[in-house]
Amino acid sequence: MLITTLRRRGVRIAAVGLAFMLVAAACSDDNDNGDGDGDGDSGGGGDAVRTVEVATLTGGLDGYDIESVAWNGYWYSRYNLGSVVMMAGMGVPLEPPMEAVMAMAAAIDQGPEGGEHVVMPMNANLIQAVYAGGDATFANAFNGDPNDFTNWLWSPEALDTRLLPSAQAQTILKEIEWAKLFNNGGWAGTPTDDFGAMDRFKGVVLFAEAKAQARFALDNLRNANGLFVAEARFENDAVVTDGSAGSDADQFMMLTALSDLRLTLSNAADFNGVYGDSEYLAALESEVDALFGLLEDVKPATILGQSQAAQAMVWFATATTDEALRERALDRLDALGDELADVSPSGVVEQARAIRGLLESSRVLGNEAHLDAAVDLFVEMMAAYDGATGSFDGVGTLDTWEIGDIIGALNSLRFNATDVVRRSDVETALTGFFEATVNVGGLLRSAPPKEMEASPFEVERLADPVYFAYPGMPTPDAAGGPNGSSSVDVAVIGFDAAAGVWSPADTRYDTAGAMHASNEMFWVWGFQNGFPVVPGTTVRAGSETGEGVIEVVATEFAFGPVSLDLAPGEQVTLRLRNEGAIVHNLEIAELGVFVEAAPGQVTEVTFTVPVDSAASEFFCNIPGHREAGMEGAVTSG
Ligand SMILES: [Cu+2]
Repeated sequence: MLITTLRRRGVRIAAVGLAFMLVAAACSDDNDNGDGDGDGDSGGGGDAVRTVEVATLTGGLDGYDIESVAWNGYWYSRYNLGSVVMMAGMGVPLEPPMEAVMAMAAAIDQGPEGGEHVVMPMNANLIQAVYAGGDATFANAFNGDPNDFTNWLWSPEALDTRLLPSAQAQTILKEIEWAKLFNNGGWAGTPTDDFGAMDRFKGVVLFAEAKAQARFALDNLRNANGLFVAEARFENDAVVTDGSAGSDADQFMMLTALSDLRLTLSNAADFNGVYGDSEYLAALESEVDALFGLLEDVKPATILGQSQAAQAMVWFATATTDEALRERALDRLDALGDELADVSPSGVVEQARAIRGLLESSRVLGNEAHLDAAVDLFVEMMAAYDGATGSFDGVGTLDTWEIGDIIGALNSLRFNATDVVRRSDVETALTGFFEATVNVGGLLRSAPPKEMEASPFEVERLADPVYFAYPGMPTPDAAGGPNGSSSVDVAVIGFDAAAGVWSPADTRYDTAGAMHASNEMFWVWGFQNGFPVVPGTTVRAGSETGEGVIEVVATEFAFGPVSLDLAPGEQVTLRLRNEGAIVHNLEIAELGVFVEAAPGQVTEVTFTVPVDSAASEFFCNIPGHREAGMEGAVTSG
C-alpha cells in the first residue's frame, strides 16, 4: 500500500528536481556554498540559485519524500489537536447548550435525503482554556466504543493545570486553521454533497472552541495594562493570577491567533457560510486593533520574540480593516526584519526563528536584504546539519516547540525562497529532519490504526491509499500506560550522538510546543498555508522576468489560459500567478516541469521545450484539483 503511494508520487518529486535544475541552469553560475557572505549582486532576485548539499537520512524509509512529510504533518497535526481539545479533558470545560450543538449539526448536515450524517460523540471534553500540559496516557480502560470520549480522557491528576498564553494562542490558531479546512467546500464538501458532514461538524465545533478560548483570554488572562499574563489558574470557578505580564513572544502570538480568528469571521461568506458571527466580530475588531496599539512599540529582546512579532505583524496587517494601522504594522515588520538581519543566533533553533521572521518581511515587503539574510542563515544552519542522522552539531535535545521552529523555517524557505536557494536541498533537509525526529525519533507517541480513521474527505479518497502512519509507530494501546496513550507529541526528544539516534527524553505533553509544531507541520501540506497575503501588497515574485514569459493564473479551481503553446526548441519561462485562496501548482508531466505558488504568490520556472516534445496537457497535481477543473492543453506551435 505504502509503496504504491510513494511510487506514484515519485513522479512528481522527480519533476520538481528537474524543474529546479533547469532554473539553476538558466540563471547565473553562482555556487556559493557556505561562506555566508550573501551575493549582494542581484537587485532583482532570482539571478542566482544557491545550492547546499544535504545528505539523505540513513535508515529512513525507502521513498520517504516531501509529500510523505506533508501527509504525515497533516495527520499528526490532526491527531494532536483533536485529542487535546475534544477528548483529553485538557482545560477549563466548555459546555455549550445542547440546543446550540444540535443547531450547529443541522446547519452542516445534508438532511434526511441521504449522504453522511453527524454522529454526536458521547462525553466530549470541549474546553474554553487549555492547560499547559500533562501526561497523555488514558485514564480509563477502553470500553469498546471509540465514539465514547471517556475512552480518550487523560488522568486529571496528572495534568499541569496552568493556563499559559502561548498554549492558548497556539491552540486557537490550530483550531482555526483546521476549521477553515473542514468547511472548505473543495475539501470536505458542502451541505449538498453526500460526504464530509462529520468533518464539517468538527470544523464548527473547533471554531466554537476557538471563539470561546479567545474570549476567555481577552476577558480573563490579561492584566491591568491589557497585556496577557505569564500564567494563571482556574480555581473554584475563578481565574487566579498574580498579573505579571507574559513574554513579548506571548503577546505577539496572541495577536496572531486573534487576527486569524478575525480574518475568518470577516469572511462570513466563505467556509460554507458557517463561521459568520457579526456580533462577535464587532467586539473583536476593536480589541485586536487596541492590542496592536499596545504592542506596536514593543521591541522584543529575544529572537523568538522578534520572529513572533514579525509573523504577528503580517497576520494583523492582513486582518485589520484600518489602513493606517496596516501601514504601521508593515513599517514594524520592516524594522523587525532589519533587527533579525542583524542578530547573532546562538544555534540552529535561533537561526530557524530568525529565518521564519525574515522570510515574512521579504515575502510581504519584497525586502531582498532580509531574503539574503534568511538564506545566509539557512546555509549556516545546514553547515551544522548531519543529514545522515537528522541532527545538528552540539544539539543534545530538542523540545516540541524547537522542532516546530525548525520545521517552520525549512517549510517557509520552501515556499518563499526557492528562487534563491535550491528547492531540492531545502526539501531534503526538511524531509530528513522530519523523518528522523517525528517518526523514527518518537516525537509522535502513537498513531491510530487506519481502521479508526476511515477517510470522509473527497480529496483523501482520491489520494487513496492514504499515507498517514509511519511503519512501526505504536497504536495508542501499545504506547504506554495501563490503558494506552493518546496520539500526541512527547515534550522532548534527545539525540544519542554515539549511537546516532533520537529517542523520547520526556514523554509528558507540552501544549504550546505541540500546537506550535502542529501548526508548522500542517503548513507543509499545500492545501492550507500559514502565509497570509496582506491587502494592498504584492507578494515578491519568484524571480526576474524576461522574454518568452508565459503567465498562467490559478484560482479555485481553474487555470487561465487553458491552453499553452510551447514551440519545440524554444526557451520558455512559465510563470504561475496564484490568485486563489489556497496553494496551487502546474505540472507538465511529459516535460518534467513543475511550478507551485502559495496564495498571492508568483513563481516561475524556465526550461527549454524539447524538439521532440510530446507534451499534451498540464494540470494542478494537488489531490482533487485537477478533477475540479484545474487542467489544460499543451499545443506545439
Ligand atoms: Cu490547485
